[in-house]
Amino acid sequence: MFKLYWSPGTASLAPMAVLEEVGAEYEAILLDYGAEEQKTADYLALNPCGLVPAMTLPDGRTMFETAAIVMHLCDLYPAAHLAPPPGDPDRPLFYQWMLYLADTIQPTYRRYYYPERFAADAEDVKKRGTDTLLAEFAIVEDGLRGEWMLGKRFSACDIYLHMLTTWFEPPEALYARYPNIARVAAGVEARPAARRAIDLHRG
Ligand SMILES: N[C@@H](CCC(=O)N[C@@H](CS)C(=O)NCC(=O)O)C(=O)O
Repeated sequence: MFKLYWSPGTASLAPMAVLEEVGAEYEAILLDYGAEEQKTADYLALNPCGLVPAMTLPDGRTMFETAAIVMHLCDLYPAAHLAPPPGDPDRPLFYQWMLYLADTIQPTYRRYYYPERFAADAEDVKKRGTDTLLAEFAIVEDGLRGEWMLGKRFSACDIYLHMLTTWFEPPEALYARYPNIARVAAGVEARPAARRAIDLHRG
């Protein structure tokens, strides 16, 4: 069985939504984020970055990095069709958006949520981080052509994008500005499996 280490409102949402979508059996292990349980020695042994999430695989090994967890689950459950298989013409687009979301937009949120870690003038860091987020989301907005990030086909990219939009405060401001992104996020919210994870994260 998988064990997902999670906290509400964190990057554990996407892996949890994927676990729900593929119908995997898993145990959700709640970390007390406010008490910084993700920085304890026990958790650091699982994820030396001290970040949420981490996931223990059925063979007992533990992995970290949200996008890696998501993509690994997509590979393990091809019948769930959350990623185009290797060789599929949509596979490059899947990689493109997964990496753009995880490597470009997600790190920018660190300036938004932890500005004091970047410079003494935290307010300025957060303001510039917000501007950057809006510019980065605009790339997604302009790149969306169909119902989902890959066009007609739903994928884990949509789950990832939805998660990132929920971190913007308030998400409605982002949705009002970017209707294509809003449509994808609403589509994810309407999926019963993903919704179970979303509801658990909202508490
Ligand atoms: N690159 C990591 C980032 C994970 C991450 O930043 N997690 C946040 C919660 S959303 C966290 O644990 N923050 C605690 C901290 O930065 O001290 C991943 O994708 O797993």
